[in-house]
Amino acid sequence: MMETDSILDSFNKPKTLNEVHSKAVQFVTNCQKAETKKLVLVTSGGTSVPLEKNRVRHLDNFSTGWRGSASAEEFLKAEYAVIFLYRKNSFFPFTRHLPCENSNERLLQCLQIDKESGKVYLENDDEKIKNGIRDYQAYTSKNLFLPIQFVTLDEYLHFLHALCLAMKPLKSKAMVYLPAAVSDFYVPYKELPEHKIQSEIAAKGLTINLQPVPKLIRHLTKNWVDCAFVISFKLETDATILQQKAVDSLKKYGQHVVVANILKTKSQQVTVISEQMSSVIELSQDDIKNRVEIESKLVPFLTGLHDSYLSTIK
Ligand code: 9Z3
Repeated sequence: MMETDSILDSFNKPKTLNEVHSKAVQFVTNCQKAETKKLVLVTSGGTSVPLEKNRVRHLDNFSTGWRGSASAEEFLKAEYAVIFLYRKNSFFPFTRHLPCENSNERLLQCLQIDKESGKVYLENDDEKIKNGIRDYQAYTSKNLFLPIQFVTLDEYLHFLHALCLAMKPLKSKAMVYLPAAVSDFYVPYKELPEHKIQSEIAAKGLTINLQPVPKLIRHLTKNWVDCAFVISFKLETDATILQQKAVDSLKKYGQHVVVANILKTKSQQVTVISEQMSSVIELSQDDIKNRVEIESKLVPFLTGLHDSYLSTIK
């Protein structure tokens, strides 16, 4: 049984919490045995905040999971082992170029039936798809990739805590990379109605009393996985407040780096901010033409910062 943190008491404990924790402990132990040099926990996708215990209605945070899944692939290329905590049905590493990730209709257009054998095959010769399948098989067989799914905010927070605890023995070799879009508001589990809210009861309109989600990043950096290199993300839609919000977050919560981005330009430009520097990473017109992904520039930059951090600790 894993230890719990009272800060999570108002969030419903998922039934599979101990199972997720044990899987992660096993994964970390195997990485240590195999002398894997570094390990990163990547979070990805948006959280869902239920409005009823039997969830019919919920509040969702925007995130497709592209940043997280593209980054996970880049970390694997950089020889990190990866724990991937992701929202069910969001983009997934290795399959994000498959037609089924975007639409069932596109998938049907790509599937063919072989006349002789009757077997179904994907008529698509895209190198990215082939490489994705090859990479998935290679990384999972080498025990370098562990995916864990969440849907609700409660699951996300409890799993994040459990995974951080499992990574603690790796000390500064561990990185926590947090692009998942996490709700700032929720209804504590005890206050949720059991069943679907009835329209007759809320005939004059529905007022929902949302509570602020406690800022858990401070607990993460100070207690859950205290020596790890921690990178959080700041998302805004108003460019005039982004830099200040990111700097404030860095001062308040003790993470090493904040990656700041604006919703409309998130795939072309991000700013990496630490106590020592602020650096813009962006795609050129040529990069865009050549379909270069910003994560292929961002992740190497961050692994470089992690290396510098490691060299100051040794
Ligand atoms: C981000 O800013 C991510 O870059 C995106 C990625 C969600 C924009 P996609 O998944 O998008 O590629 O579609 N994440 C924001 C993380 C977050 O919620 N941060 C909190 C905040 O901004 C603070 S820790 O207030």
